Amino acid sequence: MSDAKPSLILYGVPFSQPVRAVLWLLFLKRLPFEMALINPGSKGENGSRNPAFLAKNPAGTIPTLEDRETGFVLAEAHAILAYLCNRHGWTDLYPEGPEARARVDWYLHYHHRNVRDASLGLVAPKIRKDLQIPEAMQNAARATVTRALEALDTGWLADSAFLCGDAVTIADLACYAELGQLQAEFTNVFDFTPFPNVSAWLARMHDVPAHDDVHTVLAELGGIREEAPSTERIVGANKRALGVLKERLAEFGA
Ligand SMILES: N[C@@H](CCC(=O)N[C@@H](CS)C(=O)NCC(=O)O)C(=O)O
Repeated sequence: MSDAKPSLILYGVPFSQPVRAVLWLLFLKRLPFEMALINPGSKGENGSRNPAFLAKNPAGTIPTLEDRETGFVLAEAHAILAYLCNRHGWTDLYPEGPEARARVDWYLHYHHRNVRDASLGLVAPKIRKDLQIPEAMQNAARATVTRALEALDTGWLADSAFLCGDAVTIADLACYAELGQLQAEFTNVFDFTPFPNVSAWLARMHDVPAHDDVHTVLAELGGIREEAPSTERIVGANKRALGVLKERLAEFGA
């Protein structure tokens, strides 16, 4: 292990869906980084709405990435995924060629306000009571994600093992960060039985290296269908996830 701090800093928490997508890519590629804990929505010292953080990312969202050597800062999970692949030449996960790459981008753009609504409709109402998400908004989000699942099941995943062909890309990492969390082994808030192609894809994604490490926080948290988890449960799950993160980073030489 080197004494020097890794150049990359990832701001976020392991429970955040878009942070998990970035974490998965970094774990897959074993790229050293430092995780700086930022509490989403908080104006406190380590909060995403604190002026110090807003100076880095005016939108006040995690994930945000910073390269301490160059001062380069980037937010938006999908921009970060694409940037890291471009920066390191990871063409296995972000294929070269205008059409192949555009197919990945297609999904990454589609994800917002479609698949992403899984968190708004199914997870956040239980975990972030403080947000007081109106019932009508939750219902609209659930309808949106159901429509998105139909599109995935009959379109993207009808004839291919992964979203953009027969190999995993960053589109799959982004999509699974949202849909994967809903599975019975994690929050258990959605029944995927009506979507056989999506179900088969979810199963396939379990075999992608680092799946279990990245999802420690969800495995520890367990089901939330019947009742919202206590603060202690959430804190405990985050602690366990951070423990695993520390172990892995030590292995990568960070
Ligand atoms: N479009 C953004 C969404 C990021 C996002 O929603 N992050 C949440 C945590 S999961 C957040 O930072 N919320 C804090 C806030 O909006 O104040 C991305 O994909 O990176």
